[in-house]
Amino acid sequence: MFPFITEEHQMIRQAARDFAQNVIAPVAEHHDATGEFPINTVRQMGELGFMGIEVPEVYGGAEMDTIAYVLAMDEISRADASHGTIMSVNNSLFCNGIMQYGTEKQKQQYVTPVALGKAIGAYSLTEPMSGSDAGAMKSRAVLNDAGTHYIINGRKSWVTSAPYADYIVLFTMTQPEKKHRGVTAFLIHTDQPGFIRGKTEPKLGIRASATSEIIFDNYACPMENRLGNEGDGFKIAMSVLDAGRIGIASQALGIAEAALAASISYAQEREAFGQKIGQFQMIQQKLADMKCRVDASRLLIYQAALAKMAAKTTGARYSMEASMAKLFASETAMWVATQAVQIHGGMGYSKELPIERYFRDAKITEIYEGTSEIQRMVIARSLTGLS
Ligand code: COS
Repeated sequence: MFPFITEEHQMIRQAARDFAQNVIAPVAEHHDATGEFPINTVRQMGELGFMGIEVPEVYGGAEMDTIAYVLAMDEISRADASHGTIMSVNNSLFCNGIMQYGTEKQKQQYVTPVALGKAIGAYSLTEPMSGSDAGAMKSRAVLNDAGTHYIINGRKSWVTSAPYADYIVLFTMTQPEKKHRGVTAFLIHTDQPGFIRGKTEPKLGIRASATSEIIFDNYACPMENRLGNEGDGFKIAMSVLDAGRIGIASQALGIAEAALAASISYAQEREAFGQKIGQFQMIQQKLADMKCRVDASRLLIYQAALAKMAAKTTGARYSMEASMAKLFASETAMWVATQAVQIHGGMGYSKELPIERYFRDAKITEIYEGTSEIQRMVIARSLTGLS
């Protein structure tokens, strides 16, 4: 149907679907209920190439493109959004950032184990007092007198995968007086002195994706672990988030697709007033609108993925396309999941079915990697050129 979806893309989609439905779906409820990090399935996803889809083979990846990535993300998230979160951070925020801005040594040392699923990567931008206003961070990195290490102090929050991460791409201030132009990126080893894991967040949804605070207490980061130049951190963070937002849009699409599929089945089976509920026009309207929004989300995701692929040669930014996909797909996921609960009635509210999980998981897609309000800001700024 879409000329840009090749046989190779269909193969990775099928492989992701098989793995998601046969291996992830059966354990999704357990991980949601317990909040247990799904380390076994995450490692298997790495072995199958899902943790570094766009990473070249030489660095342990599957060496495919962004269309392959969004297809696989969608399939994995349809079975379980928590796995989708872990996959998205490893691919878009960790590997992608280092592939774009890292040295050859950094790519070999950090991308390879994460792309292979042997190590977990994380991305840390947010702080207790700076979320949407990412440039307002308070954590600091100061170069030591010998010029060999940056000494990092401060507290970061809402770091996805932090409780299990081996390495973290950290954004912190090196020159606070320069505001966003004083932010620098570093590659952090979580087993080094001065790195402390803070409290794990008890979350409404994506409960198997572990999220925590991290604290730096005189952490000594060697100069060679700086990612990019001093002061480039904000632009690195933002451009990496553009890629991340395409991943989250695909995750949202997977959740919405799962909620829609369950709703169709229920409408075909459940009877009320002597007929299938799918024969009532009020249910038909819901299903029709759900389908339109799901398919429209998918098209915006394809548009963003193609824009990202084109950017490889043109160098153009694809921020607007990524934000449009993230905004529309996440609001669709929340809306579709809400309709799914309504269609299922009491059963939609019960933990016996995964519908309430879709509802809880959908909400975060409107918040993380930039709230819907931030996405609208990015889109409007791109349209007008005004900040
Ligand atoms: N790619 C590359 N550069 C970018 C960029 C992008 N996507 N977005 C902004 N920049 C650059 C700008 O070009 C500007 O460069 P100069 O310093 O040369 O002028 C610089 O970054 C600052 O941009 P801007 O003035 O737009 O920054 P603001 O402080 O106004 O912030 C928003 C812009 C709000 C869009 C940004 O802070 C944002 O996305 N916030 C949300 C953060 C987020 O998603 N947090 C969740 C973290 S993951 S859970």
